[in-house]
Amino acid sequence: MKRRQFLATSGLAALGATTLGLGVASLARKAQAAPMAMTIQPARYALEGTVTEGMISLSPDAPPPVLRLRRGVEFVAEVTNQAEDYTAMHWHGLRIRNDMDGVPYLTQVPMGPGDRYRYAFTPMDAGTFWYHPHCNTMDQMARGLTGVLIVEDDEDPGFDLDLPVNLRDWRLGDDSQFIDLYTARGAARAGTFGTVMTANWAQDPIYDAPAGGLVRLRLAATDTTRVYRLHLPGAEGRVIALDGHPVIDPVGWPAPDAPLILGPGQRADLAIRMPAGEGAELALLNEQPGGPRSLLRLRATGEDLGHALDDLRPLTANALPEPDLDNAELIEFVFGWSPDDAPVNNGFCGTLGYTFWSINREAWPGDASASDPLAVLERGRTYILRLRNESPNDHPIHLHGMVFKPIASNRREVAQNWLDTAMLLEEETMDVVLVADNPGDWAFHCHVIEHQKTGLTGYLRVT
Ligand SMILES: [Cu+2]
Repeated sequence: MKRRQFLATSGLAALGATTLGLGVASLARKAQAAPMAMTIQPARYALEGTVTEGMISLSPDAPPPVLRLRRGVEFVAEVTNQAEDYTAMHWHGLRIRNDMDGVPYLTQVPMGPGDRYRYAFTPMDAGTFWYHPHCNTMDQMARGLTGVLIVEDDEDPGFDLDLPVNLRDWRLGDDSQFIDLYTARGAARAGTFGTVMTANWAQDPIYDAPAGGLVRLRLAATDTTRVYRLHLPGAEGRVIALDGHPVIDPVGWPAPDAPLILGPGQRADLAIRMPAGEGAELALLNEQPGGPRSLLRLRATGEDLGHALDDLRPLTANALPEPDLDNAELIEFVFGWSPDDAPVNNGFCGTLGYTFWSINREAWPGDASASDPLAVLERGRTYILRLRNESPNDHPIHLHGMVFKPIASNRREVAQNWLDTAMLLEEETMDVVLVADNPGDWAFHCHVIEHQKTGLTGYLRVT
């Protein structure tokens, strides 16, 4: 047995002993010192040479901060709404209590202007996650309200630099001001693309990293539309986590002809060894029409640290439920166009004014409407969700509150890693397996927000 494998296995055993022997409550060792005040508010910021007005963030003039939480330590946020419209905050990928999930009407009443909501939860999993509003989602996300959330590892894996990267676009005109955030043409197809691509609200930023050092790049695709196809020419590295969870089924290092596909909502943690020579640069490229485009660069600085990828300790294992495939129940979902007579979403949480998409041929009628769950799952049971995309567009299908593992696809070999968002390519049918271990009503929707808001939404109930 190789040393890495041994450490990974023993780490898991130790974790199992903690959770099983002492109970989950014991994981909540201590609470943070004071609740975090988060105020959703108007903002302005220079994404280009000219300041963009009409943005939404958590401060008047800066991106939403990277939140760093501790596993097993309660996080409390007092979220105040100083925006003009209703809102609610969702913690994407975190397996937490249903009433803290931030989905309007399903788990909470949306917050009107001036309202405050107290979110309190204890993260079970270490990894890279993110947060965004789930009410007026199209408008507020497009205007800036998407932030990275990190749950720290119990033990330091040994990186020399930990770099969260919030990847997203903006729909700006020549004057750097917002243009239409969504379009009927886009909503009915792949979504409406931004005009300015950024990493951490900067265009192709350069980050210094120690020469010969180890960098953890925490990529979070928080754009409302874009499916990224990423690679780093000449870089030595490994994909170590997807959607927050350590990779268990190895994923190849991305290349131009086999890039890392990261759809809206998804995350990937990359371990990268910096070149030894001072001044050498690595670029994170996105393959896109018109040729590859650099999203950010890493520049080697200082004397060669001489570190190697094999020096890294394995990431903290998360205690995820083991599926019982022999006794799994199959549930089928089809994602496609909406029927002609489908109603238009018209709740307090924003409408685009049209409906195009559906799950199982039914369009989500609106945030405030009482709809039946798409399926009722029995707590503790294993289910195979058959996700069938009958459209020519890609759909990143996201499930709240639980994680699943792809096990089969009609189009490609799938890596069997834990995810909260499945990137469903055009005409693809993918089977994912999950254990329904978290009670509540869990939103289940496409993370191309124009698709979500025009019908491709529903929820699963776990009882
Ligand atoms: Cu979609």
